[in-house]
Amino acid sequence: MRSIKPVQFKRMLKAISYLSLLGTLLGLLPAVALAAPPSPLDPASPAARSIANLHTITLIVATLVFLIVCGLLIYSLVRFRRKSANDPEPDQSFHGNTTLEVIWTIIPVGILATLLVLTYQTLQDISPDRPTQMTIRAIGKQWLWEIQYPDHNIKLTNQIRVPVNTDVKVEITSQDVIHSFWIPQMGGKKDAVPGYLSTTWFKADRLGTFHGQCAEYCGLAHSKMPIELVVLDQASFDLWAEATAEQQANASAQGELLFGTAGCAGCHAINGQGGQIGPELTNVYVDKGPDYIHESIVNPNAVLAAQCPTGACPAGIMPQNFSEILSEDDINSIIEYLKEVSGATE
Ligand code: HEC
Ligand SMILES: [Cu+2]
Repeated sequence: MRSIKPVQFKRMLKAISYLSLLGTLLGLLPAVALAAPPSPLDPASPAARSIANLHTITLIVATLVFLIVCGLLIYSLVRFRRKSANDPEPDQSFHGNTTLEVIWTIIPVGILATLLVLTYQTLQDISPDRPTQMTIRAIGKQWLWEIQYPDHNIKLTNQIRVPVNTDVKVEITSQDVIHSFWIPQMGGKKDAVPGYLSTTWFKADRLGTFHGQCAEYCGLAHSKMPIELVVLDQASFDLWAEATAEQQANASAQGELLFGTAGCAGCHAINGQGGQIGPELTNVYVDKGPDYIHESIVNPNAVLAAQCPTGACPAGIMPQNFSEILSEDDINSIIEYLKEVSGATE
């Protein structure tokens, strides 16, 4: 073996310390990024708390191992270095040391076994197989989350409202591609897979607003799939749920009526039934969203649809004066109706 000169050794030591500094900084980076809300390290539900605890314990253990191993490495490099070229080659004739080998086998096995048990416990904690007090359904669509309340007859878009301290079961699925439901402060991610119902649960333990996001890249407008979770006290939730259910039932019925009386049905089909002059509108809510529909009604030539039943869409056929005939409430109820029919196709 070529002997290492002290200068080279110093350079090596310098390189090692810079590298470990860089490593530490890189390791800290996610922690800094996560410090801003919504952080999984600021849990507000038992499952999220269990995940955060497992993360913290693992991080502490991993940091201790890292420090001990690096400490031993650096100590050995310094303590047993060849101090001058005249030093004899170090004795390389040692063989196994049973005590040492047993120790460095038992310790890692013990650490891994402990982490295994803790991980298993966390898996139990986040498992949805448990009694729940309320069920909601989250359906991923390109590009929105439709939130349904089967027990309350409410539908929301990109928004969830729940009472505090209530076990909520979330049934998750998708209408098109794979999405992922994630509210970091409530629990882990759960994929929304077409044709498959996955479940998760949460129990928000404080009032407030929490943010989530589709966590699976699902196409161009992936970023337009945020989730806003508002946690209310039980009384406020009940009031809101009753009012919203009533309002949605009314609005949608009112919208259906207007769709006929204002003449929309003469030109547009819903579920294959109706006029064939303008494009079928069954899925327009899901495909293009409420703002687009609004604009199509008040200012039809500003946003021309591409494909009509008889070919390319002609401009100027759809009446230009709906903004004078229909009130803002009328238009919103039509949008509500189109929202409902789009949901009915899934
Ligand atoms: C005389 C026929 C006619 C009537 C009545 C009519 N539309 Fe249209 N509509 C069209 C045509 C043609 C288009 C395609 C050209 C365009 O985008 O303006 C269209 C486009 C649309 C679009 C955009 C569709 C897409 O896929 O991009 C929406 C939404 C829409 N109409 C809603 C309505 C509503 C709501 C009413 C009733 C308040 C209504 N229309 C009444 C003919 C009509
Ligand atoms: Cu998505």
